[in-house]
Amino acid sequence: MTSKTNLTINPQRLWDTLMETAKFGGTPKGGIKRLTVSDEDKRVRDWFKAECVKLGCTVEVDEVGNMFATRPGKRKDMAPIAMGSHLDTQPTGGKFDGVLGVLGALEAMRTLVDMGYETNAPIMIANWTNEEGSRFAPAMLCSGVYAGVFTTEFAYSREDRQGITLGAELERIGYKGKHKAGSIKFQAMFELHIEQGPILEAENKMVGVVTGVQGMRWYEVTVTGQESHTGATPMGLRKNALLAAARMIEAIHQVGMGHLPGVASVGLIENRPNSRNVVPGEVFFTVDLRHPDDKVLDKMEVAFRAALPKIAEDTGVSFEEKCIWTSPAVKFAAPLIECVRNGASQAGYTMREMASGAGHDAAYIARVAPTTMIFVPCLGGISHNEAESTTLEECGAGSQVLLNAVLDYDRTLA
Ligand code: HGY
Ligand code: MN
Ligand code: MN
Repeated sequence: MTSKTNLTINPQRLWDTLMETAKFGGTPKGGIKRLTVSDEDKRVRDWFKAECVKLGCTVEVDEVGNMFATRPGKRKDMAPIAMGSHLDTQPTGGKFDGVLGVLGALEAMRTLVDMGYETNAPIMIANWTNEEGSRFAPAMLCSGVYAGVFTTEFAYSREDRQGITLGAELERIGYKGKHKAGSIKFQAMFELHIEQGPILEAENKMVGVVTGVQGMRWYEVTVTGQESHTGATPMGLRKNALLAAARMIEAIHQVGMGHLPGVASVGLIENRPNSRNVVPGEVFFTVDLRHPDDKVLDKMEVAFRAALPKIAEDTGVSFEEKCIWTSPAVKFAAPLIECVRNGASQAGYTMREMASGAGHDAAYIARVAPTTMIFVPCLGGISHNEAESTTLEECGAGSQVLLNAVLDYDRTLA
């Protein structure tokens, strides 16, 4: 009899926990607005810490609010095996993006405790601060600090659109921990996540065996024209910043269309003074370029930057543009990918290999520890949307494969 364990997670308990914690920032449309280090984030963090302590875990917090809950294993001298993701959401986020990864890990931990199963290595759950990058850019900020990509001071200095800093908010909610970022070690990390795209559902596959994450770059553009009266300013004499921005946004869309399967998006725009009878004088907008191949991403960047000057000249405006974030394409660790394959086949689920279109903390953690991801489907591939949806069965499958993969890896440590 192989030593394969048949620890079975409790899908109903996981589902109930997902629904229970959705109240922290729950929206009338059934989504979650739980911006990083907001009061809602504090409430779910406090809840998560209490649940992990109930399981006999120690809970540590580092200087940028990353949380680490650890259950001891046989080998006190061994670094933990981590399961991690994020509890912060988009402003109109769903119940599962990031949350399934943390609560699916909690379900795995609860199952280990229920069954009194002692692993070789300690087992850890990580909750990474500010994965979304919606309130404070860039995304994956604090897993990035943990991995040495950003300094702690840089993270503290990040301002939201109201000028509030991450550092001040961590202080305010009591999650500016005493541990230096990167000092709480683990030997591997598995991240469970909804796919946030349509592939698994379209192919009727339950598990995504994720091989890596595509390259991503974020830019900020400020277009400066001239505020003037919409009634008294002839069309030919305007310096309309919003018209220029609109043409730039179309050009950016064409950069994406011209480099498929790459993507190019503008998601945040501020029009000033935003008055119905003033020709806009200034527009700020963000650009998000992504592609699986960094060399093609370079070409997308060149094409994007080549498009702006002509539009500015034609519309009589000036502009500033800067790249504020680059996350190169990432390949995950082959031995952990094999554990995920074993975990899915042990549970009898269909699977397919795939790269991630969305960014994840795993992309940065892969720089400092062997890392990989597990995807499960979401309805219509919709995410970053209050209508984000998945099923009890799919969430259960993800948590089961996560547990199986972690135990598969742990058995290699015996
Ligand atoms: O931007 C992303 O892909 C992630 O949702 N932060
Ligand atoms: Mn996510
Ligand atoms: Mn997200």
